[in-house]
Amino acid sequence: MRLLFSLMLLAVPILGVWTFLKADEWHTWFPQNVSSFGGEIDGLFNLILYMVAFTFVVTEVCLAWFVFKYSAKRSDKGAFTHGSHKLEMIWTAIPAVALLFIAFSQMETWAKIKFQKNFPKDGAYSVEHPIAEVWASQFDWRFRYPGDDGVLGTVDDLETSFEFVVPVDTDVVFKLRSRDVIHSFFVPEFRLKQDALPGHTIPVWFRATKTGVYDLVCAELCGWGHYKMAGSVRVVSAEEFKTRMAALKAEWFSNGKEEGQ
Ligand SMILES: [Cu+2]
Repeated sequence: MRLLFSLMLLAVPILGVWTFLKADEWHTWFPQNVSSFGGEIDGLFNLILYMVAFTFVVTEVCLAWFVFKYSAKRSDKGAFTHGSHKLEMIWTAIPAVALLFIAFSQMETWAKIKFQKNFPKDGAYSVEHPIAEVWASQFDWRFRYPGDDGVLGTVDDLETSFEFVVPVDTDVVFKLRSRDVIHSFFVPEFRLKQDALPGHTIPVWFRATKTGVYDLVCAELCGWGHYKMAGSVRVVSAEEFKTRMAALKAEWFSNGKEEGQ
């Protein structure tokens, strides 16, 4: 019986590791990465995953072994302990070192993605000249493009909702704002998540490496209609971006009339 229980405990790490090994095949792993910095984020995720997996497997195997070993009937009296300072120091120090290691490992990537001084400056878009202002509100996404003058907040601004169109292979900088409560701009394929805070204008950047339509979801529970904040980011070629902006401009200033009317 004790062997059976130990084997059942041993099955936990085996099944656990197996589900991770099979994740790609079962499509339960991450979606494809289509951003320039996504690989680094995945690398950090994997680093933490391997550290946790190693600890998990070692502790589970120990647990199974101890259940087997110490559940045997014994006639001698159990030993009594008041604890061990040395042991406590060790099991405090090891996680502390592991956490510090993780903290230092992610610093460079974090700085590269989030620090404003490292934002793209040389391309078409920058913090001063963002591609758009992205507004989150209960319960929609709105994208305001600056129009021909390249300046936001002027009369030629263009606006769309739910679909954010951006050019491929371009450093895209946008400003994220909220009209009401906290929302979060999350595009899993870009490995990009940024909270939108009311009263704050937060610059965000990414570089999409593949054309396509990717889910944009709100990752902050923001009210009863949170589930409805499902938009998309459409990554298109530079030419198509121009065409779409021109079409949007025509539509925006058409006064509701069809062409030729
Ligand atoms: Cu939400």
